[in-house]
Amino acid sequence: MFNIKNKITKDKKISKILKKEKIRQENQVTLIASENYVSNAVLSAQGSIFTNKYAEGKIKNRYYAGCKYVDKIEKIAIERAKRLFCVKYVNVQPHSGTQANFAAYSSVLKYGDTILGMDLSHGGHLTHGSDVNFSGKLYNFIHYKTNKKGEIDYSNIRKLAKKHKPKMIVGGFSSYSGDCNWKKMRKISNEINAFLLVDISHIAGLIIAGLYNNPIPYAHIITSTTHKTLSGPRGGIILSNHDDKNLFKKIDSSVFPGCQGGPLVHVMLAKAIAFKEAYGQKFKNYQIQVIKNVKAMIKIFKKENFKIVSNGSKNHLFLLDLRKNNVTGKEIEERLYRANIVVNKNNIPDDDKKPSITSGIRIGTPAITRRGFLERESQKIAKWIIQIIKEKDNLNTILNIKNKVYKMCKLFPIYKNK
Ligand code: DSN
Repeated sequence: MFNIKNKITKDKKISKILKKEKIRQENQVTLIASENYVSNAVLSAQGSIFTNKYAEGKIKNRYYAGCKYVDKIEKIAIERAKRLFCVKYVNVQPHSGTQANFAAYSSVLKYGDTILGMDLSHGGHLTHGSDVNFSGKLYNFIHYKTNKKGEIDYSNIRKLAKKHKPKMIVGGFSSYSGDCNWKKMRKISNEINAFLLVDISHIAGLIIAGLYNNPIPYAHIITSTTHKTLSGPRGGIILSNHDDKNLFKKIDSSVFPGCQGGPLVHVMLAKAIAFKEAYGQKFKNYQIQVIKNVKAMIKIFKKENFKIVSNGSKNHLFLLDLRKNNVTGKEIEERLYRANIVVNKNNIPDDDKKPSITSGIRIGTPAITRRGFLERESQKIAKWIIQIIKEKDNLNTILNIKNKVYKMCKLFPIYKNK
């Protein structure tokens, strides 16, 4: 599919590991919902000479000389992102989604302020107030949960908002597969005069393609990664469509000098390339197939009476609740890995197991779809997962499936050697 140069160094020790990682990626089925494969252009951009440059500051206002071409690249990246997301403001400097959230929170809040965000086990992210993360340590996070059906419960959000009067409500998620009504979220924010920040890291690609409710018209601030459904380089962005230019200034200075030094120029270059790749029908068709593949897999799991959190999916992922199968997420993650099927264990709502064990696994289709798998392949994988869960630790089953996975992967190479 994409071209790749395997030999990038004469350092044998490193080359060997690089080669092995390529073989691993080629021969394993990646169902980690946050992973994807980048194009050759994005891959090359990250290994380009822009990696040599320091560029602290903003376009035309840098702390180092020699930024003439960096300025051009950052400008193109910003312009392309503005067009892609239909927004007035973009910052392409955040090194990651976590950095983007850190910068966004600190642009408008003071440490200790109250924020209302989604509970981690109900689908939220570590940076949405987990007590082991900066967000939970620096801010007073209150958490909303999904209801019994596994859907976002707006009346509960309103109740918590009125009670705790947060300065910010955080929407967005990393393991929630349902819908979200952003208009309602904004209405609740307005009622308590709070900022609405939506973290679209997981669903950015689907939003661009018009396949998931778009929070951009409603949120004051939008944060995202660029490497999940968006399929660009690992990195973060911050967007806004707010009228207040002062807000944009605050975000800019919160990113730099607030919480970052020099931006990763080679990654900004790769972001610019990825944004262009996300224009148009080809990208949209890819996102449509991501969703079709999720639905195809869910159909198989439902036929076999597996429990799916939220009872289905409106995006690129779903959670299997393994409690009635009497097995933990950790055990299944390990067992599947032995058959070359890569998933991550994931807590389910109000899980009684810790995050290193869990009662569920998260399954996502962005990566398999990117390498060309359609519904047929997705359903086969779902059947193999079911067999591995049901047949316990049967070595023959695992080896037999590993062989089938290998054969399927060979038909859908990710990177061609040049
Ligand atoms: N680690 C990412 C995920 O898997 O969802 C979020 O940061």
